[in-house]
Amino acid sequence: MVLIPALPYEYEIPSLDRVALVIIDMQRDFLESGGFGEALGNDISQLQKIVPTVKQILDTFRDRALPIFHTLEGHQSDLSDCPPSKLQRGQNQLKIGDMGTMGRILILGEPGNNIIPELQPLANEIVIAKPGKGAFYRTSLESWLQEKNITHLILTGVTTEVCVQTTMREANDRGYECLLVEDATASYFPEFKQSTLEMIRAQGGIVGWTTTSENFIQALSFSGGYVKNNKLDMSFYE
Ligand code: TIU
Repeated sequence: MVLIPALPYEYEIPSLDRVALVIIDMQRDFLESGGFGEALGNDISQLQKIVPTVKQILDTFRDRALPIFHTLEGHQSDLSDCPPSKLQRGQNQLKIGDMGTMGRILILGEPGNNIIPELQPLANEIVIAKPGKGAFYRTSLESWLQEKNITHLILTGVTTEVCVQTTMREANDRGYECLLVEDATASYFPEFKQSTLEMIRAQGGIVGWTTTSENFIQALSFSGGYVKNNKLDMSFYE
């Protein structure tokens, strides 16, 4: 069992074989100039700040050979999976499917739709393409989690109040115990991020828990030997 200091109270992972990392939409479309985020008029620098922290959490899961899911928001090139309401939304701005400086905006396979180079998935990590804001809507995520017997999800990524919160609420309704890593998630609007963290953990953890990357990484490193360079490192106990 691993106990992680968190809000509104300690988050308990019964056994590490029950936990998976979900990294939401750390894509060039949201973090780099010329993508969907900037096309919507947003300040992308807010999102770029969390990249090293997300990498640290990713490395923690990689070191322990725990399951890792990356999600990718994007649509088919013929836009058949994009409702007209989303295609038309907005005024005087680039829309889903329009040509941007990194290819067509929010279209799967376009350069801008890729995960940023710093967080590129490894071959054994699962990448879930999703047409919606939530990672459970019209995706294989739930069947993957069931197959791997996962009950506890550690969430990171962007943006806190849109795709991360939607996914966390979808997961919560399906019975998953969710922990959001505060400094590994970001919004274009810092005040929206703050409100989201507060609403998630309000009412006794109505949607789940939040913690810091330091709390999370420390709790895991104290929970037993960890796999380092593919060998079990027990030096902590020596
Ligand atoms: N616009 C915005 O804040 N977010 C999205 O459109 N997608 C995600 O959050 N990934």
